[in-house]
Amino acid sequence: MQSPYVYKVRAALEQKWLTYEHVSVNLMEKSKKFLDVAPIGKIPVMEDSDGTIIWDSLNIIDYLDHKYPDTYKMISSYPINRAKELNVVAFTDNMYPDGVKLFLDMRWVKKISDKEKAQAHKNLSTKMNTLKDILWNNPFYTDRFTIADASVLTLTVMLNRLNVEYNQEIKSWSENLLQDEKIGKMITSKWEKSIEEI
Ligand SMILES: N[C@@H](CCC(=O)N[C@@H](CS)C(=O)NCC(=O)O)C(=O)O
Repeated sequence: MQSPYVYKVRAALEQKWLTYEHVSVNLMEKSKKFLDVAPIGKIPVMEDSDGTIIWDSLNIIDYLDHKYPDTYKMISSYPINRAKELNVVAFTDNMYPDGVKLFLDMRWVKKISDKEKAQAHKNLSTKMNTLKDILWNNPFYTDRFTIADASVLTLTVMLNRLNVEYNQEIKSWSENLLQDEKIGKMITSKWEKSIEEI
């Protein structure tokens, strides 16, 4: 329910006005039921109403754009915007390993040294500055809300939870965007219940 990659898929489903049911997955003890659907062993995985199963947030969003062409497009068709948006997805995905290290440390799953922790904080803050240079003063990374913005938003939510310091410009940009009712729904609320746990 709290995976940043899942948030990206929720962002797409919300913008597209597609209804969905959210199943939560126990990643600490992956069940046969989950692995039968997602042998890749990672979330998100989506099962469409016709039984199509697809995993990886980027693949799911790309699939939704093509399967439901009359809905809001999360990845632009114009090749230059598309390239820019996918660059941001790759850039933010590249920041996750440091985030995961801090997450596992915080949860006492895998402790890391203070030096490693400081390095992870530094890497993340520095990369957030690169994103600031791109996004500061622009409402969106390209000309409207896309997968690029959803990717940066999920990252800010994760960094806030990990108490990673980063520039105020992106913080404010994220806070403003998340106030939008539709965009805000990408983040699973604390009170939201999944329909099933597997
Ligand atoms: N590239 C994948 C990454 C998905 C991913 O790493 N998901 C994490 C949760 S945030 C996961 O399922 N981890 C479980 C594991 O690696 O065992 C995507 O975009 O969907």
